[in-house]
Amino acid sequence: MDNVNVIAAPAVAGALVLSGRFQRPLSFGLDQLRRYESVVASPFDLRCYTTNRFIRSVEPYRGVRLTTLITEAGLPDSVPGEFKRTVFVAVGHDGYVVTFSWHELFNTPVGENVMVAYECGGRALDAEDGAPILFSGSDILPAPRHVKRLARIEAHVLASLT
Ligand SMILES: Nc1nc2c(c(=O)[nH]1)N[C@H]1C(S)=C(S)[C@@H](COP(=O)(O)O)O[C@H]1N2
Ligand SMILES: [Mo]
Repeated sequence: MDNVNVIAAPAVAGALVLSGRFQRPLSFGLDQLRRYESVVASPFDLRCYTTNRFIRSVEPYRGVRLTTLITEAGLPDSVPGEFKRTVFVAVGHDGYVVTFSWHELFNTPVGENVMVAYECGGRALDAEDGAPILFSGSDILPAPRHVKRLARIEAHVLASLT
């Protein structure tokens, strides 16, 4: 797609950066995210994994699939098949971190419901509302992988420790 920024300098504030072992590190502002094909989530109850605490009910999100953004940046390809050893680390503006594997995103139904959301219940979200929000709609308890103010997706290619 046009109008994505190949990163040459620190990204602008509020942008989502795809960095690490991508073919083309990219950064996306909220308006750029809105230009991609969108998906709509089902409404859900936000509930904490650690405490099982009910936080609030959330209206349907609209956003772009995480796999769409990853594909735009290009999966690691310096060694044949290494993309299958890639782990994606999502980082919030506050340093909060969650993980996804390549298999989970591209080779299970979970990935079809992982989105970067910029709209909720038909209303646009801005940075004060927590946008962009990473949301994994197939998770049993959604709060941990509901990352407010998503700042970065890092691609790490794992190797065996032995
Ligand atoms: N950026 C960011 N997002 C986050 C977290 C965080 O610490 N930072 N905590 C997660 C967890 S564990 C929970 S329970 C919920 C809490 O949601 P609330 O802050 O709306 O109550 O946010 C999730 N998303
Ligand atoms: Mo939590």
